[in-house]
Amino acid sequence: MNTEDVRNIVVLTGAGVSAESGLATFRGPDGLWEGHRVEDVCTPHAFRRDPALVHSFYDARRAKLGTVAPNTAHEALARLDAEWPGGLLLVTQNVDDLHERAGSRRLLHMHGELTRGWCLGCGQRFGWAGPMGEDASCPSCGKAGRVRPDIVWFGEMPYGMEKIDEALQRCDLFVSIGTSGAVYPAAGFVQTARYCGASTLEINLEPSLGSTMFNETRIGRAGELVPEWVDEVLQSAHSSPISR
Ligand code: BV8
Repeated sequence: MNTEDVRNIVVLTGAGVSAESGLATFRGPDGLWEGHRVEDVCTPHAFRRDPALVHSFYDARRAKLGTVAPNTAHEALARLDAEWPGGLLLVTQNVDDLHERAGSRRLLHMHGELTRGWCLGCGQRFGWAGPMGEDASCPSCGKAGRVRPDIVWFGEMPYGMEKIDEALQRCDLFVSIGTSGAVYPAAGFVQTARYCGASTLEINLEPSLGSTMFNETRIGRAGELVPEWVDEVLQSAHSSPISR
């Protein structure tokens, strides 16, 4: 793929970019997600039906964050963030904090973050470390039992959609990394990018559901292929310093 005249890049990541850090992906071979069916832990209905189960699911994943570290894919994307002279938006479907811990700044968590809470009493959102549980008190209004994980569940509107759409319309290169292409609207971003004239690249362990939409697909581990790709695209920026 010729990246000589690329100015604006959008990168989309999914669970596959964090797999080599030891975090489970969603659609693993057993079809369970940390031992749960997605519909039992990842919808507002599931939360109303069994808040204790949903809290325990997210409390366990939040606790695991302290035991894992960014891998070479996260570090390469942070290097791109620091050195790419043009426009860049890293949109992640992941709710872990590995991209920011690696140093990425131009970052948007479209499905929310494990390290944040949301009070259904006063509407405030805030940082959250440690277990939440059903009786957590809101740091803003003090109400107990109204705090939920600040996570976008199925049927809920993802965050930042306007900003994402603007970036997709402006980008010359769209790169999807470590996602199965099973969840919308993220799975539809490649179509928007193509329609707006961008080149499209997929980096994944196996062809995703949307593979045929990409100009190029590179099959392999993100930890190996992402640093290679970042080297390539930064090399092109240095060898053809068009004003980006
Ligand atoms: C919404 C919460 C609209 C966070 C998640 C058409 C258009 C719009 C919506 C829909 C539509 N059709 C259906 C819908 C509804 C629904 C949907 O998409 N359903 C699917 C099942 C068909 N979408 C929604 O509900 C979304 N909301 O559209 O709102 C709206 C409009 C008006 C009013 C109200 C609402 C909300 C979707 C978000 C749901 N939340 N999670 C959390 O708990 O973590 S989804 C969940 O799946 C995660 O966020 C995850 O990120 C996401 C996608 O999964 P992946 O990241 O791709 O992970 P997966 O395991 O599937 O794949 C990993 C890949 O990595 C694999 O391909 C594997 O091969 C690869 N891999 C593994 N290891 C490596 C690797 N690759 C490289 N290297 C490795 N080492």
